[in-house]
Amino acid sequence: MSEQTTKRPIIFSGIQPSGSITLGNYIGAIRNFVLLEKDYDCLFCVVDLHALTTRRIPADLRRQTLELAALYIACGLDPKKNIIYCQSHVPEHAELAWILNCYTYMGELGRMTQFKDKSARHKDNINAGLFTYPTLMAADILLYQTNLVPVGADQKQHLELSRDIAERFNGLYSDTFVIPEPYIPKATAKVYSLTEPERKMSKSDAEDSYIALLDKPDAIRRKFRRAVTDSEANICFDPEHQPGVSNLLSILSALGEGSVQSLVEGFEGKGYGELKDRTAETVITKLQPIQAEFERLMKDKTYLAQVLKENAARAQAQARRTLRKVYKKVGLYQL
Ligand code: ATP
Ligand code: LTN
Repeated sequence: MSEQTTKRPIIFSGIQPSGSITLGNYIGAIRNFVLLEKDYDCLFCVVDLHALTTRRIPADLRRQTLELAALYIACGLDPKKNIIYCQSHVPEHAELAWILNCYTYMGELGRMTQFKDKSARHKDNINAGLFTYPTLMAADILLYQTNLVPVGADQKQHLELSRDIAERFNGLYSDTFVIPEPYIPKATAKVYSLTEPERKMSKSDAEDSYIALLDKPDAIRRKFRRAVTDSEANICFDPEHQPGVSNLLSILSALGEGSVQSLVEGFEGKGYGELKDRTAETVITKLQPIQAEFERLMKDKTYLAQVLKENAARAQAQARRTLRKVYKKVGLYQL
């Protein structure tokens, strides 16, 4: 966070280390984060405690946690200007989450669509953590007196619940938390699955449906070549009737290849093969410097560990202040 004396609005966002970070996460989230460091004090968290709500192989979780931290940096987030850290390194998240659980109703949590979706998909593991996931997310946000939270549309309901909890607490005990606002960056593009283009690209789906930021050029070419298009054989931007083709055009446009309209004009009379190849090559070129920087960072685990340690300490100093205030207000006896 900046050392400037004028107070800048605070931004908090988190991504779960729950798989390989995708082109969707990059275009919809991380890439926009990079634009924020200039005007805001930002915290970008690897929310590893949230990732425990689904069953994980411990070694995978450990590796993906470090990889996500490295990817944040490789994508251009400066760990000196932003606080990049790991949720479990700042125990105040879990501590505040417990308190907030006592100010959140079962009915509210039961209405969360993510809980309903995930419990329907993982019937064998409907754990209490999955149910209280949103109170941990509220704790993440409220600990830092966050003003703005950049989230995708899927997270809006959780953010509204965070606001309700904060307002309830402030109403009972006087102003304690800043009420956070959702922040939807202007250029938010939604990237769709390559195999089922009516669904969003998601890191927990089958591997052929997404491009991982760390995919090798050959894998990227292969996945785009197999991407589902349609039988219309002309290149139009029509997400309803030609979702696959439209998705490729959106990706190209999001990666700086011009407006969708100019792309459609440029592809007039050309086939889907050409569109797929151009998209693959553009993505490969765009990801190349990120991958190179990622490789470099992963070779220096001492540096990464040092960054995470220093940033967790910076985050904790702020988190402690809010938590102390909360403990005092609810009446916990403090030494
Ligand atoms: P999971 O499949 O594990 O639920 P996910 O790929 O949907 O993961 P999240 O960790 O839930 O990703 O989201 C991280 C950030 O990336 C969020 O801000 C979310 O809005 C954004 N995001 C995720 N998928 C896409 C997508 N396909 N297009 C644009 N933005 C996305
Ligand atoms: N629930 C979010 C990840 C997340 C988050 C947060 C996002 C956890 N805590 C705080 C913004 C602010 C997700 O699944 N994308």
